[in-house]
Amino acid sequence: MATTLCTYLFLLSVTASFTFLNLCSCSSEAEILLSFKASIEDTRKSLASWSNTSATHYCNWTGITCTTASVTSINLQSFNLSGDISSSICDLPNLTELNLADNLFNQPIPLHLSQCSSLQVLNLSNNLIWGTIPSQISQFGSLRVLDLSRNHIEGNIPESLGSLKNLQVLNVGSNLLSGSVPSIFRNFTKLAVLDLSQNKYLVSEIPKDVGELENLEQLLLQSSGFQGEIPDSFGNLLSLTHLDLSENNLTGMVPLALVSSLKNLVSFDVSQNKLLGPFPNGICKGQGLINLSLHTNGFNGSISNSISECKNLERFQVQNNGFSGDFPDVLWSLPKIKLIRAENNRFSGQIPESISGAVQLEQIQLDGNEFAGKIPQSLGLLKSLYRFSASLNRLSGEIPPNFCDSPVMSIVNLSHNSLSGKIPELKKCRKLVSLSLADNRLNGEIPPSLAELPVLTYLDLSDNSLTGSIPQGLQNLKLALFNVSFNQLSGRVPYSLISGLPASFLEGNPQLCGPGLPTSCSDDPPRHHNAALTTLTCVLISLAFLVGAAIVAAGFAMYRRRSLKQNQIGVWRSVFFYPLRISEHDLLMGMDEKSSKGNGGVFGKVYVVSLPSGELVAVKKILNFGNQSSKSLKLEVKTLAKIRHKNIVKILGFCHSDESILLIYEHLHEGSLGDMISQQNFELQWGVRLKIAIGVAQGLAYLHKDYNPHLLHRNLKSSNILLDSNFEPKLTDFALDRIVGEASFQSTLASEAASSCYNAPEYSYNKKASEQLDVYSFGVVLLELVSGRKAEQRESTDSLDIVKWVRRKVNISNGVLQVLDPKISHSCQQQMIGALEIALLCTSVVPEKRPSMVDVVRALQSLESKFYIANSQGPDEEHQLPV
Ligand SMILES: *[C@@H]1O[C@H](CO)[C@@H](O)[C@H](O)[C@H]1NC(C)=O
Ligand SMILES: *[C@@H]1O[C@H](CO)[C@@H](O)[C@H](O)[C@H]1NC(C)=O
Ligand SMILES: *[C@@H]1O[C@H](CO)[C@@H](O)[C@H](O)[C@H]1NC(C)=O
Ligand SMILES: *[C@@H]1O[C@H](CO)[C@@H](O)[C@H](O)[C@H]1NC(C)=O
Ligand SMILES: *[C@@H]1O[C@H](CO)[C@@H](O)[C@H](O)[C@H]1NC(C)=O
Ligand SMILES: *[C@@H]1O[C@H](CO)[C@@H](O)[C@H](O)[C@H]1NC(C)=O
Ligand SMILES: *[C@@H]1O[C@H](CO)[C@@H](O)[C@H](O)[C@H]1NC(C)=O
Ligand SMILES: *[C@@H]1O[C@H](CO)[C@@H](O)[C@H](O)[C@H]1NC(C)=O
Ligand SMILES: *[C@@H]1O[C@H](CO)[C@@H](O)[C@H](O)[C@H]1NC(C)=O
Ligand SMILES: CC(=O)N[C@H]1CO[C@H](CO)[C@@H](O)[C@@H]1O
Repeated sequence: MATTLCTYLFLLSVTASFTFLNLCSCSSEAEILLSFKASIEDTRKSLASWSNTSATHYCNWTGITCTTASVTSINLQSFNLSGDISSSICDLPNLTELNLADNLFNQPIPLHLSQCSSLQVLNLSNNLIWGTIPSQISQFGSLRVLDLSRNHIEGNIPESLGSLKNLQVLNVGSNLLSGSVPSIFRNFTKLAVLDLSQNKYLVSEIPKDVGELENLEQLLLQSSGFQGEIPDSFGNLLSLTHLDLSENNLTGMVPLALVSSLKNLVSFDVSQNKLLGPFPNGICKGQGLINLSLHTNGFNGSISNSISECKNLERFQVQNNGFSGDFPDVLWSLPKIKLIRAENNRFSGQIPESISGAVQLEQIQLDGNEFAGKIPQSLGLLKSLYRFSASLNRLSGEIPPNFCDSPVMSIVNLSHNSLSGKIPELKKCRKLVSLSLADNRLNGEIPPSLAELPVLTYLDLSDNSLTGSIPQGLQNLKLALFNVSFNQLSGRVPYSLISGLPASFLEGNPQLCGPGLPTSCSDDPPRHHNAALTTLTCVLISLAFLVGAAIVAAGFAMYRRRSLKQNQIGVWRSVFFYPLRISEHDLLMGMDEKSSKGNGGVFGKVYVVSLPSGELVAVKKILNFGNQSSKSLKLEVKTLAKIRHKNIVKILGFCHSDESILLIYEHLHEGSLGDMISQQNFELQWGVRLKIAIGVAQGLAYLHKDYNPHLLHRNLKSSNILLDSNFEPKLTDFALDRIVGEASFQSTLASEAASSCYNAPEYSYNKKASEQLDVYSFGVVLLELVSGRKAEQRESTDSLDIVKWVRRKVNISNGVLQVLDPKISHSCQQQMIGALEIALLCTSVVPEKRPSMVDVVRALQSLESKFYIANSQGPDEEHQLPV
């Protein structure tokens, strides 16, 4: 058992190479591949199998695909390759596909590959290709797929590109192309995908002949400096499924003709342009211009509604333009529509009851338009709707009692309308996080049932005509914002609402009373009684919890002892990525109570084990849920172990049995950031804290964007940030979902950390992994660094988590300064406020408002570079902080 797999593999390969040595002297195709390899720099030795002494046939070399013993495809994606792309590869007579995407080739477009007579697919995406597109690009006449996206290609698009008439996919997105796009598309009769997006130096009209591409399915021109009008010819794009023209400078109206090309559309995005006028009336109605003109002649009969097209439309985004006129009614009832964004236009019209037909709707954003009429009853029937915001419109009438019946409804913003009547009792919105009804004409009392919504965090009822008292129950909610200013509320304000929130959120209600308010209440004593009762309840609950926890812990200890014994008998398999010179047996013997460290976190205990060399390693023991075969488990751990980044803890190896998985990490003596912040006398200079923040952000950005495959951390918190002796942070416990499997990962997290304040609010209703969840967790860590407070204040009775605590403070004048850790010198204040702003952005309730980790790194670094710039100006009290 003590024999490691490494030794075994070594022996195997030695025997193998002797046995098969002679098999590979055969083909010249192998020699061609070797000569191609000779000009490539392969620092990671990804092409180790490409060798004339190798036991493997060249058809089995990394990245090679053969058809009847002849190489037809080479896929060397993501191997960090650089050097020269040699034309010798064209000696392979049957090579049809060459994929060199996601490497570091640093050279002009390799025109000589046009000598590859059979080449049909060339993918050079995401390299360091530079220079212009030469007119000789026409030599690639036989290509079907040309992907040059995400490089540094500059200059104008040459006319000669138009002669690549066999192209089905042309992608030159995310480059530095400039100038005007010539009309070269007429001959691209087979083109299905055209991507010119993210070329911000283009200044061009959209060439009219793009509209002649009848087979075009995806037209992606976003963020590219296109101006002028959308050509009428777009009416001929009959196969279009994805149209993205967002973030350009397009003007004029959406052409009537476009209507006919929307039949197969899945996603329509013209947001963030300068488009205006009414939207074509016939959109999605299945009639062409003829019926439309009848319509405008006054024949507004039922014809126009008889056939509803756009059956596949899922996303409709027209926000931030100058559109006016009635919003197209049919859109409201499309069977597959998920997202409608139309905010910041001048659309009018009503939201019809037929919205009940849009059974898949998830998000509606209509803020800042001229929508009028009532909120339809049938909104409550949409079971997937999680966001409904229609602030700054002219909606009127009462709010229907079921308007928030969707089981996932999370954000409702109906502020600045003319809604009247009472606020309905909201009992079903168990996932409601944010409710804004500010600046309407609502009357009646604040419904006490609001206090029963478990995750309600933002409640804005200001500027209405609400009467009665503030329900006592609301103090049980952990509200970060509670604004009832300018109503006609009366009576005693619940104590915790006075103490925790800025007075301005209560002002304009002359009949409210309580300590600190202009009016004090006439009957005073009950407060003490209440407080005493609350304390007693707290004590009882805590006691019950402690007893419960003790029982669970005892049970777990027994279980563990038994399972450890079993494991010692069980079969272990191990893979070391590092010469550990230790057997599973020694490893297991080293893992006892004495070497276990802290509670180790949600997924399992951590032990510190000494190697024979005296070196220490950290071993994390995870329950093996048995979701993955031994082979795929090995692949997943290998994926994680290959990460090399100064801010990410190295995985040195792993062992697994049927019961458990032992992950072996490098050991850091200094402990975690969490340990440090928990200490009574936590003190760390600001410069060091900023360095830690930057390191953590870089580690995350690396996982999100640079590492291939892209990974998510999914369990970031200060106790998972280890520090080395120079306070360089290193992330640990990352991407454990890959190891235990998604289902087990979620159930483990759900059982132990559902209420963790590192989890973003949307996590309560949407368990889907996303970068934004990591960004939120990072924001929480940054708040810990800025404030010097632990995120979770378990022991305190005022158990507000740090995000809510900070948000409450920053709403008060001077509150920003109260958030900053008082132990840090005044001279760092400006920088700390800068970091606080970043943290608040990261912890924004709305996931889309959170920046990417790459942006965060940049922002933090620019703070750091300003470290020495003296700033004599005091902090601005009016400072706008993001919500
Ligand atoms: C293997 O390739 C190397 C260099 O590519 C060459 O020097 C050597 O002679 C080759 N050996 C055989 C057995 O072909
Ligand atoms: C490639 O490897 C597989 C399995 O390892 C083997 O069955 C196959 O014969 C090999 N192909 C060639 C051409 O050597
Ligand atoms: C890729 O290569 C670059 C530069 O050659 C190096 O800095 C980087 O660490 C390499 N990445 C990996 C994952 O090997
Ligand atoms: C490969 O190319 C050669 C020469 O062009 C041809 O004779 C042969 O049929 C091709 N093989 C395959 C599998 O296409
Ligand atoms: C080229 O490779 C990249 C990276 O893997 C991939 O995302 C892209 O889809 C490929 N392009 C085409 C046209 O298949
Ligand atoms: C289209 O092809 C024809 C004939 O091959 C050629 O004359 C013409 O210049 C091409 N048009 C464009 C825009 O490249
Ligand atoms: C739009 O045009 C204006 C000036 O005409 C320019 O400043 C701006 O950058 C353009 N916007 C985009 C997204 O290209
Ligand atoms: C046409 O619309 C007007 C106003 O919307 C309505 O009064 C009239 O009955 C409609 N005519 C027909 C034929 O439906
Ligand atoms: C609600 O909408 C108003 C106006 O658009 C906006 O100022 C406010 O921030 C929104 N509230 C929330 C919680 O999103
Ligand atoms: C949906 C619809 O009624 N379309 C009609 C549009 O006009 C043409 C020609 O007049 C009719 O054939 C269509 O049925």
